[in-house]
Amino acid sequence: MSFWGQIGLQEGTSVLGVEIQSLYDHGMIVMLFVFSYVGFMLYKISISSLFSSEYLEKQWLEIVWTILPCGLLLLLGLPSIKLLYLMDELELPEATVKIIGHQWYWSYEYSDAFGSTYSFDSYLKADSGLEGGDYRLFEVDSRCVVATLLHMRGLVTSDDVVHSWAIPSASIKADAIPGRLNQIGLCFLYSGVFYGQCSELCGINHSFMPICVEAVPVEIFTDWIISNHKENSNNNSSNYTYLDYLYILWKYVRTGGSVLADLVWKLIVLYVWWFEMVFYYGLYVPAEFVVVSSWSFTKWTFNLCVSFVKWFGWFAVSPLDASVYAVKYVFWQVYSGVWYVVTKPFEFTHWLVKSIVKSILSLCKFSVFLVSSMVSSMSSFTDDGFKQVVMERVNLNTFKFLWIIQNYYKEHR
Ligand SMILES: [Cu+2]
Repeated sequence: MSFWGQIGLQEGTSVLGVEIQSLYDHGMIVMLFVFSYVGFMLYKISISSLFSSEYLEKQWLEIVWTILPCGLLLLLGLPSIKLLYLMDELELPEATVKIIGHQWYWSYEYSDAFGSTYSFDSYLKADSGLEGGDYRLFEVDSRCVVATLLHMRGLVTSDDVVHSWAIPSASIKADAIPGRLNQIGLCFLYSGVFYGQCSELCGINHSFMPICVEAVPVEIFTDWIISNHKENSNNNSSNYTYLDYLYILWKYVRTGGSVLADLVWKLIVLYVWWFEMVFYYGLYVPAEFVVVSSWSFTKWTFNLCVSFVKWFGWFAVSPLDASVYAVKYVFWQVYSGVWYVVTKPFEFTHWLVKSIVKSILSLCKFSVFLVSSMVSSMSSFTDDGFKQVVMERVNLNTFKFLWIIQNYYKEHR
C-alpha cells in the first residue's frame, strides 16, 4: 500500500501490475526525452536572431520531425495496446470470485466449486475494532481471499449504484455497474494483504467501503474453499461399493504411474541438458577462447616486444646501422604492400571485397540484433527468466489446486 511521502506508483504485486508499472516508467523516459529536446530547442530558438535562410526551408528536417514522433508514438502505443489486450483477455481461469458492490460494502461470492454458493459481506472495520497493525479505514471484517500465482478471475458487478473495485498495487480497477459483469484477472505474485478503495463516487459512505484482498498460497486457498464448502453443504454421506474403491485405486495407480514416468523423463532431459551446458560453456567455450584468441594474440605481442627490445639493443651499439635498417624495414613493408596490389590485382580485389562484405554482414547482424532486442523489450518489460518462473509456478499451482479439489470431489461426490 501507499506510504507517506511516496513518489510514483506502488510496487507491483500482480503479474500484469508489474508490466503496467514498467509501461509507466517507459512512458516517463520517452516524455523526459521529448520535454528535454523541446525545451532545448525553445531555448535555442529564443536566443537566436533567426537570420539563417536554413531555418526557413529544410526538407530533410521536415522528414525527420515527421518520422521521429511517429516512432515515439509507436514506442508508447504498441506496449500499451498489448497490455490492454492482456488485461481484457482471460482464458479458462481456475477459480472465480464474484465481487458485488453495495451501498456501502462489498460482498464476495465463491460459487464455481461444486456448485456451492459460499458468499459473505465485507464491511469496514470500525475504529473500536482495530487491532495492532491494522490500517484505519482500510481494514475489513472479512477479506476477499485469492490464491497466489493461480489463474483466477474476478467478476465485478453492483447491486445498486455504480462502484469501482480497485487495487492500485496490482493495477486493477473495474467499474461495478448494475446489470453488467466486468471481468478482471487476479494473479498475485506473492502472498500478502493488498488494499484498495471504492473508486467511483457512490454516495455518502463512498469513502468507507474499502477493498482488502488476502493472497494466500494455493494449498491454503483450496483448503479454505473446501472447508467452506463442507460447512455450507450437508452432502457428506458416502455410500461406496467395493467397485468404486477399486476404480479409485486404479485411478491413483494410473496417475501415480504417469507422474512417475513424467518425472523420470524430465530428469533425463534435465541431465542431458546439464551435461551439454556444463561441457559446452564450462569447458569447450573458455578453452577455445583461451587457445585460439588469447594464445595467438599473446604470441604476436610477445614477438613484437622481443623484436623491439632486440632493435633497441642494436640501436645502443650502432645507432646508424639500426636507423638505416628501420627505415629500410618500413619502406619494405609499404613497398611490398604496393607490390602485392600491383602484381596480384585479382587476389587483392578478392581480399578487399571479402573484407568489405564481412564488415557489412557483421554490421547487418548487429542491426538485426539491435532491432530484435528492441522489439522484444517493447513486447514485454519483464525478462524471460521472470516470465519462465511465473509460468512454472502458475502451472504448478494449477496442478496442486486441481489435484486437491479433485481428490475432495472423489471422496464427496
Ligand atoms: Cu462505492
